[in-house]
Amino acid sequence: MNRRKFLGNTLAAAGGTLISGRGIAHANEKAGAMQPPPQIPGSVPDAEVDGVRFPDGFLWGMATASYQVEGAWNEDGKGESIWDRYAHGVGHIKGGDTGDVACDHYHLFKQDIALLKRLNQKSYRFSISWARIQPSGTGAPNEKGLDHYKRVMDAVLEAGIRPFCTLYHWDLPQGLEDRGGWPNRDLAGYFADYAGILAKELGDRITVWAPFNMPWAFTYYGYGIGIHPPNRAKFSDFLKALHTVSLAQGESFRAIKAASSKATVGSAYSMAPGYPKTDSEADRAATARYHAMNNTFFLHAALKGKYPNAFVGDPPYELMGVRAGDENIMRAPLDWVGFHYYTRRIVSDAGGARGGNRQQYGTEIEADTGDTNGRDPYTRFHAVMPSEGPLTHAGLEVWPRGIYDLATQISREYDHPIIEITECGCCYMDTPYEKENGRVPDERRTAFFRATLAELARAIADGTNVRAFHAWSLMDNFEWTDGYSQRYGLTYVDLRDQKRTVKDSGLWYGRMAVLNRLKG
Ligand code: IFM
Repeated sequence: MNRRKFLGNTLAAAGGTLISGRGIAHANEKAGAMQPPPQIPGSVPDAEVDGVRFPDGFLWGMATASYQVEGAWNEDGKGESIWDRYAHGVGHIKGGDTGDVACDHYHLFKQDIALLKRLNQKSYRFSISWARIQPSGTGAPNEKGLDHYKRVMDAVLEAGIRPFCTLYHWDLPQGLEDRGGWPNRDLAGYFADYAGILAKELGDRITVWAPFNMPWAFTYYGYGIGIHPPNRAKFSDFLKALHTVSLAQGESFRAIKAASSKATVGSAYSMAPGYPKTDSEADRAATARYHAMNNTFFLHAALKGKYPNAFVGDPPYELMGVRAGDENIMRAPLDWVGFHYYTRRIVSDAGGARGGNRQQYGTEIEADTGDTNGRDPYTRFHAVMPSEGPLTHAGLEVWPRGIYDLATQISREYDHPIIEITECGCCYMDTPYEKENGRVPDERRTAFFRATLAELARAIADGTNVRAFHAWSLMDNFEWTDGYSQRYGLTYVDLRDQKRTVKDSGLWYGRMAVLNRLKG
């Protein structure tokens, strides 16, 4: 459906009025300090967004992750994770920051859940720290760790919010890295044991599970190019890690289902739509390989029991450690498909040209090998993050149209699954402003969400079955190697005293969650 027609229909349905760019311009005039953000290229005109409606029962939510918010890094029997080890090393994280305290969510979870409730949220996506449950990654569960998450879940349910549990958001117990980390195939079994413990102990409270956050990213960054812990950079280790994680996804799917009859299992993949640099056949084929490697590698493995065609020539299955019969282990008929949306890529064939592209914007990273192979000798593409749209403070291009393209593409390719947007957000450094009575006037974040959600609504109107959207993040938090130098929260956190201030974008998002339509 084209944008004009879509907006005409949805406004008629909502009985909405068109109010020209109102909320954003007004807030800026009052602040007297900033100009209204300009219209974002690739998005529905701002003046036409008001009134765009979402389906009844749509789940508005927010997300966090254990290491980024919890703190309490060594309390109640928790073991060391690879992020604890890495952050405690010298020179790894900007400003020497660590997640030792983070947002102290471990102790302040009740107040944070009250915030979610105040903002009318219906879904809370969080992750469990494996090292709190099994301090060294295997063996008997740590009761104190389980009790903690039981208390958190009770508070979430009491607030009328659906808990969405990610089992693994990058904080591998160090004990398992000491056994070889994700390239070691044994980790698939250990992960399934952990998943079984969680489903058995928490399955009465949690029904929505996603085994891994961004599996391509943590395997590639941690083992392929070594810019995240465990800081290893060997492409064959990355390939092995890919396969172990894919086996672990299948094994954990079955372990969760076996332990909890109410469980539904999906995913939390990172995805960024790829657009060919030129219309040449080579660039279009490279874009298909990029999509297979970055976006659908694990999804395809789960739903089809085989890997998508991400490679030029023979796939490196031997290097990956693929064995006969593995397709049955990888296969997992996910109940729904979850993915994040932040930005996009322009993709071309490596084409024999010497490349040296290296872009690192927070957790979105592209690195060429520097020779003629593009990213690597197997996929042979070159992916770049463009800057046609405005850049966030993390350097990521704002490209709202991408969520429409991605959601409709995944829907087409995988037989119209139920979709959850598991993360979407932007980094801006706005702080409480004295002249606004201490409010945080973060207009650019509101503009980002308005524009992106208008495109998501258009994808829904065109038949994609999207049932939930999780803003990243409930609050400013530890942004991995960038430490606390990037703020993605809809709530401002003052790290000196842990005071939370809901930003204007958070208040807007909270109002929208009640109205179920875009406004102001
Ligand atoms: O903070 C991260 C999160 O952990 C994973 N997805 C992207 C976010 C912003 O970079």
